[in-house]
Amino acid sequence: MKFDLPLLPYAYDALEPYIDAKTMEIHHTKHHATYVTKLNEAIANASELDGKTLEELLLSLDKFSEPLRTAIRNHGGGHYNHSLFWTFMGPHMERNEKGPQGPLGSAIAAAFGDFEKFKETFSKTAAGLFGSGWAWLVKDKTGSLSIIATPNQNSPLSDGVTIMMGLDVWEHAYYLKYQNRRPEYIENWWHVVNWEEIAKRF
Ligand code: MN3
Repeated sequence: MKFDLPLLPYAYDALEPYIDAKTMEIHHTKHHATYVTKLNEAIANASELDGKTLEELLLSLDKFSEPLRTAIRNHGGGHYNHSLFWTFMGPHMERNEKGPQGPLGSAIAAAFGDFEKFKETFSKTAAGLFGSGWAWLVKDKTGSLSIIATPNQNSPLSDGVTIMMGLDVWEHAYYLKYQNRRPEYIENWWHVVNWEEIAKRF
């Protein structure tokens, strides 16, 4: 079993000026690629995992002993989270500003008041996360939406919820352009959120 780095669904400069091309290139070809390489190294000798999908591995972390469990949580989570993250973004278009339409739009309004309030709460969660990690919009088994944060590369998938969208707030995601200004990165990120793709997950 071997995992591969997926291609980005757009060019490295497609999210300019909000996310710069150099950051996207390094994030994809260095950071994401390293999670894939280290995941493959970690499972190279674990033949019992043959044929398992990445989702299956992340859903059964408690079945593995150390150091395999930590390797799958960190590198498997990193691979999974980033593979999704690229699809949550796309070139800026006017329709991005309107936010999610259809059933997802209604569910967000029902859960958070309206789209602006949702953005505010999500941004606050992302900005307030101490250290490295992710902010997420997730759906639980009852179908209700919530905003959560996870440390490191821990994936919400392992907690049994369905990921709707997520934002990487590791410094490697923004430092070249925004340095220590994480809130500014978050504010700009909203311009490239691909709501059509996210709505398909709902
Ligand atoms: Mn990252």
